[in-house]
Amino acid sequence: MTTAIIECSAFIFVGDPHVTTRKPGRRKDVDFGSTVIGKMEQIVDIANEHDAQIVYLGDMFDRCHEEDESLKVRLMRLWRRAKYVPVGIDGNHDKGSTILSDRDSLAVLRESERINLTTAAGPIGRFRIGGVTLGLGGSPHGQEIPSDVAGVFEDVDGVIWITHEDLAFDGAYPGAQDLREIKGVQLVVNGHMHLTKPIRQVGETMWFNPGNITRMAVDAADHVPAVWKFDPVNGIERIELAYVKDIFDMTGRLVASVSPGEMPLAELPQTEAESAFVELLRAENTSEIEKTLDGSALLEEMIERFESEKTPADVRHLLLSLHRQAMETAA
Ligand SMILES: [Mn+2]
Repeated sequence: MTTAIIECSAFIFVGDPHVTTRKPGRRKDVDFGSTVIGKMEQIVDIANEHDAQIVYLGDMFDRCHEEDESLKVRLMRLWRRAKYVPVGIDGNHDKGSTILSDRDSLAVLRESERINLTTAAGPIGRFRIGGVTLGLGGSPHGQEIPSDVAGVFEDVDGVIWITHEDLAFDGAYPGAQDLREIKGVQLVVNGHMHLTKPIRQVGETMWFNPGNITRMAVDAADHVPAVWKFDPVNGIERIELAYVKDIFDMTGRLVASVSPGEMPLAELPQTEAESAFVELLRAENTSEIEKTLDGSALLEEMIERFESEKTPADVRHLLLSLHRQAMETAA
């Protein structure tokens, strides 16, 4: 690509903001939308302070259609203060189909030109940082991660690629892509997986999953919301955001993780049939299952009961799809 080179001092990578007014289950925020926007404001300040380019790793929004216009206005307003127009890719939560469309809220932000969004896999821009010229490219969620970037950038000393996928940082598991060498790419930075993963080096490619800035599920209770600065001289450095440590209401029973990439439902053990269905519906009506706006407490309870009652896989899938439908209707 031949577009102008942006001269700055660093990149600031930002994992999955999940902007929404709808508070994730068990969080205690009074105004969740303002919590997330507050983090976004901090990030602009941090980036400006370091003369850095902000790079969003996808899932700007929690839902592809965010009804609260004020959140969009506040994002556009705060990006006006950014020294460099932020760049990024879209994630699975940002779009109602495989490619970002005009029906999706993120398209509103893209058209504002306060953010430079890449919605098809390819180059994002060239940056002059620390005496070297770096190409930055990306693959939005669901699009191919290249195996070679020869010819994608002209006159660069190195290439960084951003992605938004389930990747096998913890070893292979169903649905996760293997980490592999990408010829010509020295660093991949991945969104989507909300917990920080150890860096992996595969051939010339270093894979990094920073984790997100907004703890969405109880398994992220100990995750430290942070952005990650990178420049070729100092490497990768964590910059912690100000946040409320004790944000989850841990009342009642807790079950295993629900962050993306942490517990694929397909891996739940399959056992013989049992009538968990009727019992679950009864429990929902009569028990102490906490009512959360996004149904996540019920989902936790469902998954726990699937385990303890050895619910067969087909029943689990039916119940999970009913739950999803109910939440979409309620949204
Ligand atoms: Mn996400």
